Amino acid sequence: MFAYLPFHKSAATSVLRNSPRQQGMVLILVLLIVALVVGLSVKYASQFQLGLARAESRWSSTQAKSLLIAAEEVAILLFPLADIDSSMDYPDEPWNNPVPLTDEGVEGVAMLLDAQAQLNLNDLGKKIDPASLPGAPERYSESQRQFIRLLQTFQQEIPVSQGEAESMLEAVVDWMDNDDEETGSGGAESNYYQSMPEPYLPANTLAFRSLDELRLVRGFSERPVLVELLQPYITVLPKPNTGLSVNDIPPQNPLGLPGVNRLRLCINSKNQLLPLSDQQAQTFLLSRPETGYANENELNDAWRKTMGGEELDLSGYKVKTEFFWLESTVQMGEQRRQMRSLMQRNEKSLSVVQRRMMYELPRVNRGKKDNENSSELRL
Ligand SMILES: [Ca+2]
Ligand SMILES: [Ca+2]
Repeated sequence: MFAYLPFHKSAATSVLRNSPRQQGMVLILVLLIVALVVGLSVKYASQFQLGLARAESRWSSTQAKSLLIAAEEVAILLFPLADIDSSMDYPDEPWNNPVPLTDEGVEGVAMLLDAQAQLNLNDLGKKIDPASLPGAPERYSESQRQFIRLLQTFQQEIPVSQGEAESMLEAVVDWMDNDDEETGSGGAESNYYQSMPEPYLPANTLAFRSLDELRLVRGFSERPVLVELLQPYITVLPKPNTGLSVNDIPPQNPLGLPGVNRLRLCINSKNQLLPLSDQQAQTFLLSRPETGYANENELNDAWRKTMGGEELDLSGYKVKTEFFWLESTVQMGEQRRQMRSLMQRNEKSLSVVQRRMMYELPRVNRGKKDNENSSELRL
């Protein structure tokens, strides 16, 4: 480009001696060339900057990911020390504390959370006896009863009756089972889903793979707001019958909602399909030992004393958890990376069974800070 400039310059010099009209045209030509050169240099400079930014971003992204994966290693190394009592878990054990992460300008934090302090959708798949009638508590497993109770705890937001909740549970069972026979009057199989305006098939895989699947199930597809409300209280773990980790369910609701944690309202006698009232749940909470129940029998003893001799079905409750979420966040300048790893306990150690980079971690803060800041409950 620059090699042509002398030609234009000499041509311009010769025509400058000519008419003012020619001089004007030469001036426009020179201005056009200058504009073109400036434009190109800006383009090359911006391409160079973009290349640099991309390289820097790739580097920081790699560094951030390395730090997030290192957080898993730290959790695996520290867990045996932080698990004060390996026969039970409770929120005051040191594993339930945030751990800072630092590496050459990258800052972050990682925290283990009890994954069974939420209701596992894969606990809900027990087949329902076709001869049994709705309304009978013995028709369901304890986990299914907990879910039926949970669905009724949103009366202020989306009222769901006990009968509707049982129907919704039937649809969940059909979504999971691998036959094509509908359960009860609320069940739904391929006939139902194929008649939808945009037809699809039930999963029939015996296991939910994500919480989002619930949005497709009969009873839930019509209530998207309810599915949103359920999110902080439910989870999907890779095996059934994990049970609710009673000690680690915080007293307060996630996200600052008023009242007792809705999951605590789902702990009820085995002959009950209704949730507890806030008052009943508070009374039971006051009876718990400071470090939580040491075993399931101690939990049942406390229940009997508080609830006039009624029994819990212990198949749906645990005092020692098998699964933890490790939620890690790292920040480098404006950039943030987040990862959620599912860790499984084997004897005294942890191993990683799932790992996912997240745009945003679930909006559930079950940390101590939430508990300390709440002024709603007198516990
Ligand atoms: Ca423990
Ligand atoms: Ca079925």
